[in-house]
Amino acid sequence: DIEIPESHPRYQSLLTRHRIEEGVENGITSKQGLIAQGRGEAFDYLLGERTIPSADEAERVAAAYLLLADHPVISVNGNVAALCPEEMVELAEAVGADLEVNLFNRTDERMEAIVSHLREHGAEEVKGLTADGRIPGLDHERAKVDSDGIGSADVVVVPLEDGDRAEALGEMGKTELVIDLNPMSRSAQTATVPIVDNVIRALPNMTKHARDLNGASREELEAIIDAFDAEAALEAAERAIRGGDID
Ligand code: PTJ
Repeated sequence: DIEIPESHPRYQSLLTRHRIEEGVENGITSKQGLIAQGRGEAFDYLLGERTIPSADEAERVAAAYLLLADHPVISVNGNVAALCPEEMVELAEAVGADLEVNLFNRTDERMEAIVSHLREHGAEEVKGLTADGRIPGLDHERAKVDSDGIGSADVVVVPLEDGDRAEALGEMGKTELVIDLNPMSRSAQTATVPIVDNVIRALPNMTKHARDLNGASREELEAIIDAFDAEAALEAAERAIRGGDID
């Protein structure tokens, strides 16, 4: 293990890198996950490595969608599993969602490593291994889902998703809550709710909002959703990245 002094100006970022490296060593994260992480870091650096106000609002809206959902599912890939397993389990518990492992570079070994990893971090049931459903319009491996999981979900949380699958899930009529640091990515652009924030900050903040909104009525939750403008949220994030006013 490496020791990073907490006083280091890039403490959080170094810790995150270390988790992704460990993820690769433990067969959880793909090598491409390292590249994805680097890309995400660049956007996070430009955002000031913080949750901008428009992202905080999107996280609250996402919490409202999850609380109203009939069958919410949180999709887990190799990056998220390495970065924030507990945070995912906590969000799933707070909103009554299923966790489903769904990989871009799917192999049986990685599927199983991720399922065990989530169980070690408190998950009871983890979906994804049955793979008896398909997302139409995608090549075989990426299309595999559980029919009683993502296959029949009405609301899906998709962190760090690839654009094609995000689009295909949208075409299935699912509400997509996408966490992606790049507001110009196709996943963010096709999302019902684009959350332009680091997944390590976004998930706990969604859980906090879900707990705050727990007693809210259906009307109150719907009002939060109706007031949200996805286009405006993407524009606010792009302005923040370009160094415009953020607050
Ligand atoms: O584990 P697998 O096989 O499912 O593969 C997962 C990756 C992430 C490798 C795969 O989905 C992929 O290649 O993704 P992309 O196309 O590189 O897209 C990743 C997106 O997530 C990019 O837009 C990054 O900016 C963004 N991103 C990276 N790290 C984070 C992030 N967004 C939020 N939080 C992060 N920590």
